[in-house]
Order: sequence, then C-alpha cells, then structure tokens
Amino acid sequence: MLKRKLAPLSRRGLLRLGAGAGSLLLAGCDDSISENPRLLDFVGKAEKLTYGAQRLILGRDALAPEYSESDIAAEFRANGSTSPSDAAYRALAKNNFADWRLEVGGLVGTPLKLSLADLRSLPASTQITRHDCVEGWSCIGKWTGAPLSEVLNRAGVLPRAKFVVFHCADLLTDGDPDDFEPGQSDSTDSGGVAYYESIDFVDAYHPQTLLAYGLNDQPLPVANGAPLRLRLGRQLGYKMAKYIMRIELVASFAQIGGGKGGYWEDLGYEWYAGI
Ligand SMILES: Nc1nc2c(c(=O)[nH]1)N[C@H]1C(S)=C(S)[C@@H](COP(=O)(O)O)O[C@H]1N2
Ligand SMILES: [Mo]
Repeated sequence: MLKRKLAPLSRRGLLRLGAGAGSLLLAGCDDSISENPRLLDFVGKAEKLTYGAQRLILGRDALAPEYSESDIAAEFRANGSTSPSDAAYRALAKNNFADWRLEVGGLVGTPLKLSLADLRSLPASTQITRHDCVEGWSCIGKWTGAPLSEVLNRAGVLPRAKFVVFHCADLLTDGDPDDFEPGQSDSTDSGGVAYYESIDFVDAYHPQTLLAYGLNDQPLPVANGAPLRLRLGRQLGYKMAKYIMRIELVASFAQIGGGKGGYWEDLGYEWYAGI
C-alpha cells in the first residue's frame, strides 16, 4: 500500500510555486538561499511577514489568476486522503450523498443543515484556477460551487466569530491517510485523527472562496473530496479541506484538535499558506 506524507515544508519549493506577493518579493533568490545565511535570515523574516505583506502589497482580497478551458488538466491529481475508510462516510458515499448534510454551527445566529440540493440551489460560481501543493506540484481545474459567503450570510455570523473551521470525514495517523482499500470491509476504519482546517474572514468572504461540489463540469469525485471541498484562490492545497462534514465558526481554535488551526498545522505547517 502506498502511503505518503506531505513533503517537508520547503522554502525553495514555496518560492518556486506561485505568483503571490511572497514569491514576487523573493524572485530569483531561491538558488542561493541555502548557501547564504543572511539571505536565509531575510527569507525567514519575509515568510513570517507573508500574511501582512500580501495584504499590504497585493491586498489579500486580490483575485488569484483564472485560466481558460484549454488549460484544464486532463485529470486532476488527487492527494492526501483519496478514499476515506470512515464507515459513516462510506455509507453516505454508497447512497450518492443523498443523506449527507452540511452542518453549519458554532458562533452563528441560525445553525444550518444543508443537503447537496440546498447547496446547488444557492447562487453558483465557477472558476478555472490553479491548485498549488506544498509538495511542489500544481494542477489547473474548473471548480463549481457555492461561495462560502452565501452560506455564512444565511447562517448569520455572530460578531465574536474570528475563524471558520472545516471538519472533515477522513482520518489520518501521522500524516498517513486511512484510505479504504478494495477488499476491505466497510467498517474497518483503523482510526486516527480527523482532518480539519481553518481560515479567517478575509479568506472566507473572498469571492473565489467556494464550497465546491463540482470539478470539470462533473460531480466532485471522491478522490478530490466528495461531496464538498473548500477552494481558496490564495492559499496552498493543504488549506483546502476535502470531505467537509461540518463548518464551525469560532473565536479561537485553541480548543480544536492540537490548537494550531489545522491537521497539518498541528504537525508543524504554517497556518497561513499564502501564494
Ligand atoms: N480532508 C482532507 N482534505 C485535504 C487533504 C486530506 O488529506 N484530507 N489533503 C490536502 C492536500 S495536501 C492537498 S494538496 C489537497 C489535494 O486535493 P486533491 O486531492 O483534489 O488534489 O487537499 C487538501 N485537503
Ligand atoms: Mo498538498
């Protein structure tokens, strides 16, 4: 069985990836970083500034580039969990997610339970954008979904809320997904910790932030997070939670998981992964 971890967070990989403010500032530096301690120090500081720098220089509300139909990858690469073994999830998938409900709760005026049909009846948005994984690969896909803002506005965000947390169906152990293998019985999930992620309201209300249920004009495949996954224009792939079961609005994520705001963050990755 092939199990993979995310590659260690590499500055050089990140620098090569994107067209974001951080990489514009540091363009051309990547080959010499490891040999030059002062430059390394500069890059380290610049990375810590990324959250603020992106906002000051481009504006964190700036749009990510959108592409044309001819740029779409023939097959969108899947990564991390691709077939959750969780028994409840498998039962929902077997029934084409007809019984799945997205719970929206926490610091909201009106907790919601939304079916896929409910989500599809909200104003839809389609975008062709590039997904950048911290491991150093990119893939362009066409995503369709409901802007997260549409759902948040219906739930009514309470003033104390600072973050939006996405709770997922898949379980992982030390970075290894507990993927379902053919021949395995449906109830043999071996446990682990559920994937989760969080964003702030700059990203939550960004117009390219979608709760996506469609990929390349088809229902979102299980490998890419069916029935619903987050799409962000301006952050790395690991922020884009797949297999979303519940959205929770919180004032702090100190009490959630390991307290760092996400599954990979709890293992040492940056909470803000701007591109
Ligand atoms: N629930 C969940 N979401 C996840 C992951 C995961 O393992 N579980 N992996 C993340 C990573 S590292 C990436 S690059 C993308 C991969 O999305 P894809 O499978 O559509 O390529 O999902 C992100 N969201
Ligand atoms: Mo990733």
